[in-house]
Amino acid sequence: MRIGIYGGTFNPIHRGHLTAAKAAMEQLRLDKLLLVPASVPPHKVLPEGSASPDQRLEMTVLATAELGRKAEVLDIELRRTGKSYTCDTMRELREMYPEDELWLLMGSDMFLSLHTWYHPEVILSLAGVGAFSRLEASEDEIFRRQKRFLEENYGARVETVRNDDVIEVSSTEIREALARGEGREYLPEAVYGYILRKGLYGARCDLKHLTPEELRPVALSYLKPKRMPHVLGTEQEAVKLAEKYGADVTDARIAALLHDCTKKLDLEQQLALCGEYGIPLDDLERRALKLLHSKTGAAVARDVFGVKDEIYEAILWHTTGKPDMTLLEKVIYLADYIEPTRDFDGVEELRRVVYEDLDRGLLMGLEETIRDMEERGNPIHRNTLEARDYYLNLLKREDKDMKTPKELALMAAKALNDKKAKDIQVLEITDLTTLADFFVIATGSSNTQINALVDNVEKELHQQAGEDPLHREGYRGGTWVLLDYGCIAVHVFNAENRQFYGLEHLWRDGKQVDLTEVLGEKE
Ligand code: DGI
Ligand code: FE
Ligand code: FE
Repeated sequence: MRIGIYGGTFNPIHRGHLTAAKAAMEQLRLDKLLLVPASVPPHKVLPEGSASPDQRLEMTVLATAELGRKAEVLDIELRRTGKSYTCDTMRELREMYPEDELWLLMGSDMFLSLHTWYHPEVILSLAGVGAFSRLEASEDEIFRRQKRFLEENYGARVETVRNDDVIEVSSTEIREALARGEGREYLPEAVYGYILRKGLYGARCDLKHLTPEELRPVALSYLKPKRMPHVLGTEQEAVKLAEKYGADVTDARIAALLHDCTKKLDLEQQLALCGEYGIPLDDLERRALKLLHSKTGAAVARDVFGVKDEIYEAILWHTTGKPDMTLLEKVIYLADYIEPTRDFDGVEELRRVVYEDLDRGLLMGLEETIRDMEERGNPIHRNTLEARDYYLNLLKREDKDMKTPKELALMAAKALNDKKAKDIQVLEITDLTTLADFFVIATGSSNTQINALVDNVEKELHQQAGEDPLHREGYRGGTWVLLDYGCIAVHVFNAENRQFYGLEHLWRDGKQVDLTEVLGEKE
């Protein structure tokens, strides 16, 4: 492996560092880049409001979000007590990576004075040097001379890293800009957000009244770098869903940006936060780390960012869901589920359904979670199950409402046919009367069969459509039974009465519905 080592005070790490790091990764074809925040010597006076070593470390970690998975942060220099020498760092790295090719990266000033460092021969025997160059002619000459000098005297390997996109700004200038309320453009988003949130370098902001644009960097600063694309994706998806279904877009953005803000905390830290905020927990929650971050996340969103109740609730329910969710709660639950970086099996189908029917998408998501939990042998939270049951019932009811009178009439005809009724007819009478839209007429051979026929219609319409007759009337001791469903009326006669009442004749202006599809061809 080719490993680059990039040290610096990183107070704070900024875009200039990142462009240099990217240039080195590319030109030296590095497989890994180690960012090593340096300890600041005790004699160096730091400006007011400067970052602590831990804060510089954390900012450096946040910055790796923009460098990809190859970048890592090492705290070996910060952990070391006493004076920190590069040669010690290189020895330590050589022990960590005995088989790999090490490349120490440095700016031109450092490179030109390298021979004056403590034990340059140790450094140069352990690693090659990647020296950043701005390609200025005058500098080039000095560069070449130093390169030759190091090669001849130390057997050094030196590579020049052309840094064409160099950003001419120093950490000092950035700190000054921050104190004036500027400087965002020089910093990785999450680093800028971290500085604001901690009030470093004299930067200030009112966390309780941020627009989504202002909130974004601050929200990112709560996350592990690998989670940042997910949260940005959730924001994007939440906006799309809010627009499609008419939720408040700003609320959706804010809820999405903050929904996983406590996700990186471990169980102990989650439980401590729950204690702090007085969040009651059930047995399962006390054990299941993943069920806690939505509770603590909602609490932090309200406490630190002053979000309104609707947003608080949307974050609170984003992991399990619950019965009867608000529009914003559904938008966040589903945006989290289907945002562009998600790629589980079936995500495409879920996306399609979500944009077709929000509740159906919600049910699908809940069922997917339950299936997934069962596969992994994880206990399923009560809220997840209750939510699933609620939406399953809701949609069943909706499905029933969606049955048209014609579908009900055909369903009745089929139920009659299944029990061997004779001469089944369906008449459309929508335009003729307000009594009903359809008459379903059939003949039974005996009172017993007539009763069995209507019983079956009742049973099937109840089961398949959840429809029950408004009333049932039996005339003349069961020789004519009427089931009245409002929009359809089912009449079952014996042969004699059928002819006597001649409904078909009475309603001869009605339209005969073709039944071949439901009943099949007559034998
Ligand atoms: O935070 P994210 O990963 O973006 O997404 P999320 O908040 O929906 O969390 C998903 C995780 O939560 C996933 O690993 C499954 C877990 N989870 C969701 N519902 C339940 C659950 N875990 C248990 N034990 N029981 C649940 O009902
Ligand atoms: Fe989450
Ligand atoms: Fe999430």
